[in-house]
Formats: sequence, structure tokens, C-alpha cells
Amino acid sequence: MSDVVKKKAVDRNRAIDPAVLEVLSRELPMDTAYDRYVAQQPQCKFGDTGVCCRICIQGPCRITAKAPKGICGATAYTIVARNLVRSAVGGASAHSDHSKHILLTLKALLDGHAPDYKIESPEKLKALAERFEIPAEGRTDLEILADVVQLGMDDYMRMTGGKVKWVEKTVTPGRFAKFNDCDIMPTSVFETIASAMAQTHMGMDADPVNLIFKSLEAGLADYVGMHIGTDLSDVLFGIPVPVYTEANMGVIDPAKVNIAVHGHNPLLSEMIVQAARELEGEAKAAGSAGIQLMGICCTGNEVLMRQGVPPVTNFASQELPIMTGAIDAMVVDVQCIMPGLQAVAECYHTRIVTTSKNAKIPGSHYVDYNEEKALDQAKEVIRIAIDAYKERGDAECIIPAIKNKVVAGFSLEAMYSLFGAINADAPIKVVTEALASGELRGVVLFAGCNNLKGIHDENHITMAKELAKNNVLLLATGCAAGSYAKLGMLSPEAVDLYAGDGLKAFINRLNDANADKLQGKLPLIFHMGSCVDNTRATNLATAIANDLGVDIPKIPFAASAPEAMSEKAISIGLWNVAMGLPVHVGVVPPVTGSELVNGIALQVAHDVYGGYFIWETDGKKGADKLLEALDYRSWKLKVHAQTAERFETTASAAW
Ligand code: BF8
Ligand code: SF4
Repeated sequence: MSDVVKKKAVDRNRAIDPAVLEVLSRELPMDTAYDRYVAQQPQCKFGDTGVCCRICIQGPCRITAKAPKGICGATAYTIVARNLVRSAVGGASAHSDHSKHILLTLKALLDGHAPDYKIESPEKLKALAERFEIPAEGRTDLEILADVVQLGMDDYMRMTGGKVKWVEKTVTPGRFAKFNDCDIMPTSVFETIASAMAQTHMGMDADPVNLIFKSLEAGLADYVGMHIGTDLSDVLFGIPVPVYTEANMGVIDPAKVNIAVHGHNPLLSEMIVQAARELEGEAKAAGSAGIQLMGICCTGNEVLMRQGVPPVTNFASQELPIMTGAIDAMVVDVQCIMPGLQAVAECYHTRIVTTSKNAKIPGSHYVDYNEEKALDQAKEVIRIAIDAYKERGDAECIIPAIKNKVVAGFSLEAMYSLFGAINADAPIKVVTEALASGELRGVVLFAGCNNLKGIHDENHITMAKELAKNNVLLLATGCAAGSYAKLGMLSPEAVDLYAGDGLKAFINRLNDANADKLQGKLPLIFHMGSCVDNTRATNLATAIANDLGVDIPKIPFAASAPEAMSEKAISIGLWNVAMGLPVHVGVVPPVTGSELVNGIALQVAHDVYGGYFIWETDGKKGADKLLEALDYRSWKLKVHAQTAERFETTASAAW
């Protein structure tokens, strides 16, 4: 092996997942994200710190000591803040576009144009009716649904005369007042997206503080989009309940037709699950042992938590399953789909099937997804995979024999059901009492992506082990959940291996109380779903705060995106800060080029919202900083509670 090849092989070893490392250790026919990361080094410092402006085509203007202003006179703080707003808008647009499709599918269902879909969960529909004070008594599900869909459409399209209901009805009274006081409540999702783009046009807002408030408004628009997506997906496909399965590349079965579903939107992938069951016979007639479905990224999370489909890998390694030679089709919908997939697939017999008119890849097979013929299209996709399987014939497949047990599907309703087995009258008290007694040191949500600026999966795993050892109740969504699934952290065995005594006692109490309901024991980390489902965790924080009679900034609850990558992670981070949570990010985002903007994110936000960002790239240090934040809140909570008791007053609203 030449020196050049040797150096490359070492450099691209940026992962801790043994299945990923096994594939990367081979001589591969095509580059992967790991190679391209190396090829991109060194990355541009102006972009990296946020001081590159390309908003008008006099630019790019880059801020340096020698040239501290853009051609128009914009300084670093304006440029950094404007870029931040536009990233938040990118995230909010992605989530809300996803959820808009769910909303429109329900509208089509009401209009009789979505024959393959139905209301899978009338109980979720009724819960939404109750939340929004929509009359349910004596009305059919479709009548109630019509009102819920209208409410969702209003929250997307209102131009004036009110603010988004999905925020008003799902946050604490304190948060609602705060968002109104700061004037960051969106009128509607589309209004915020349009006005934020206008506000950041050349020659518009130059005030960094005003821009940062707009980024938080964009964050709340993101929250609305996500929340609608979660709620309506539950109505359409069911509320997730615990499922037991496996994850990682060992789930690929060379004897079967292997189909990976990838992206975010469950509309088609749910149909593919159904079609796969119906076409099992055709797959067998083609000489295979059947159909093996598997998931990648958040579509993977969606079909994992509702259908038990095993996740094969997460974001950074999405190209590698194809390199086993055994993937017959990879069906993609929207978001986080690397364009590089097609070039890899072309080295094999694998078909990349794109299915969304706003996410096409040159050279891929395109199916123009349409809710009127969804099931037929899902069957078309499966037949494409069966044809590819036939083409595969006896070609060699090299599959890492690595898979781990997974327990997933912990919607908030599923969590309440677990808690309810201990305290049927007030399920949330199972958590708040464990927090008050010190059995649990806090609650942390792990969300977000992979980012090859770090070692793939390393921060996710390091931080989770550290926090579990310190008795923090752990929740996960998105590709964080993907890391935990494939590396064995969503298994009951991980409780014995990594949980501290308090966390172990807490989980075991739930195990004992729910033994008759569960197929097995509970996992170390509770998988709450895809990225769009982050609001499930926030709803838990809201319930904890309401139960304790305080606002969210007082509770020992935090969020972390140990390997954040996408604009969606930025918008999620922003609304989590506005919600009052400490938010750790394991990759430094492009805001450090302005001390003022960076200072607001790290410190000033705390004074206004009680939430703030922590940038820390080292996983162990990141975990320590979160523990410190949780402990500070627990200590203050105790002081507040004691003071309130002693002076017979309500807990103070300040933090
Ligand atoms: O929405 S976690 S890499 S797949 S952006 Fe993408 Fe990030 Fe994964 Fe899910 Ni979320
Ligand atoms: Fe340069 Fe101003 Fe144009 Fe940005 S908006 S590219 S800083 S001239």
C-alpha cells in the first residue's frame, strides 16, 4: 500500500461504531463522507466563525482586522446575527414543510383523496380536541379532525389577528407570558419565515439584538411545525408504544430483499411497511427469503417506534450499508440525504429511489409520491427492490456481524403509562418525586445529528455514559437516538452496565410496576422518536415544571446536541433556549466571529429566558457542564421550595 493510501485510511477512521470501522477498513470503490471530510480540510475560518456575508452579490464580504466592515458597512455582529436568523429559518422551513405534508394528507383524507390513509389513533385526536377546546361530544372523528386540520392550517398561514395556538396551548403559563413580553410569538409559521427572510435582506435590520429575537421567533415557528408534525403523525399512524428490535448493520440479511428507508417523513415509509407485508410472496417467488426493511436517520426513527423496523445506521454512515453489497434499494424522502449516495449505489446493484419533488438526486430512480396512490407507489418501490435483488444474484455481500438489542417507542403517552403503573392519579409525580429525593439528578434530552468535525458517535456515547453514571434520566431523539440504538445503549443490559444506583433503582421500579405490560425490560435511554419529536421531551419538561409549580428555567432539565450538524439543530437549539433550558452543543456553531452575539448565546440569554447555550466539543467536559447546570437548578429549586413553604407563598418567578 502506498504512503498516500495509508495516510488516507488512517485519516478517515473517524468513528467509534465497530460496524462503521469494519466497512471503512476495506478498500472501497468510492469515497464516503469520511474521505470527503478529510478532503475539505482546512475549512474556511470566515464561514466557520460566521463572519462571511453572501447576502448580496457585492459579497462575499469577510470581516478581518484589516476590513472590519462589509462593503455596505455591516459589522461582524450584524453579519453573524443575520446568518444565524437565516439558519434558523432553514431549520424551521424544513420541519414545517415536513409537517405541512402530514397536514395536507389529513386534509386529503377529509376530502376523500387519500384512500390508503386512516385515523389510526382516535384517542390522540380526542386529546388534541381537548387541548384546543374543540367540541368532541357527539361528533364523528372526521368532524373533529376537520377542526384540528383547520387549526393547523391557521397556525401555518395566519397573517394577522392572533398568534400560534400550538405554542399557547403547550407551554407553561410563564413561558407563554415571556414569549409575549419579548414579542417573539409567531403569528404563523409562514409569516415568521417570510418576515425573517425580509428582515435579513441586504440593507434591512442591522441591530444584532433585534435579529437575535427574530431568530428565537423563527425557533418558535420551528417548534410549531415540529409539534404539529408529531401530533398529526400520531393521529395518522398511531401513538408509539415500546417496541423490541435490533439495530446496526448486522440486521442486513443477504438472503432477503434488503430495503432501507431514509429521510424524515413517514407518509410513504409507513406505506412501504404495509406493502412489504403484502408483497412478501413476490419477494420469495424471486428466490429470496423475504423482505428485510431497515431504517436510516429520522424516517428510520419513525418506522422504528411505530413498526419495530430496525435501524441500520445513522446520518454520518448512511452510505456504508450500500457498501456491504446487500442493499437492494434505498428509498429516500426528505432531508439529511447525502447526494453522495447515488455515486456509491452506482458501484453496486443498489437502486436509490427518490420520492419527493423537492429532494431529487440526478441519476436516481424517481417515484413521484402522491397521497392518492400511496400504497400502489409503495408496491412499485418494493418491486424495484425485488428486481434489484434478482440482479444481485450471487454477488458477494460483506456484512459486519454487529447488531444490538433495542427498546424504543417512548412517546410521552407511553412514558405516562409506565409512570401510571406506579402512580395512576398523578403519573408525572413519579419523576418529580425522584428529582426531589435526589434519586434522579436531572433529566437530559440528547438530540441532533452526527458531525464529522468530531469522531462519529463518540460524543453521544461518552456523554450518555457519564450522565447515566450520575443518575440522570436520559431521553433521545434523531440521530442521537440512532447512535444509542446501534451501539447498544437502548438495551436493558445497558442499565446494568452504565446506570448509577439512583437511575437503576428508578428504572427497575418502572420495570417491576410494568412487568405485565412490557415484552421485556426497559432500556437505559428512552427513545422518544425522530428529530420532529423533540417536542415530546419538551412536553415532559412542561409537565414537570407545572407539577412543581414553577417555570421551566427552575427545573433540573437540559438538552444536548452532542454532534449537531443541520440547520434544524440550530432552530431546535434556539427554541430550547427560549423554553428556558441549558442547551449543550458539541460542535461550535458559526457565531464566534461576533463577541456580542456569542455572549448573548452563552450568557445574556440566561438573564432573559433562563435558558442558554453551552459550546463544548469534549464529551466528558460537556457532561460535566450539564451536571453542573442540573445541580445548580436542583439546589435553587430546593431553596425556592423551602422558602415558599416557610413563608406560605408561591415559588418566586425569578431565576
Ligand atoms: O432530523 S438528527 S442528521 S436525520 S437533522 Fe438529520 Fe440531524 Fe439526523 Fe433527523 Ni435531525
Ligand atoms: Fe457585503 Fe453588505 Fe452585501 Fe453582505 S449585504 S455581502 S456585508 S455588501
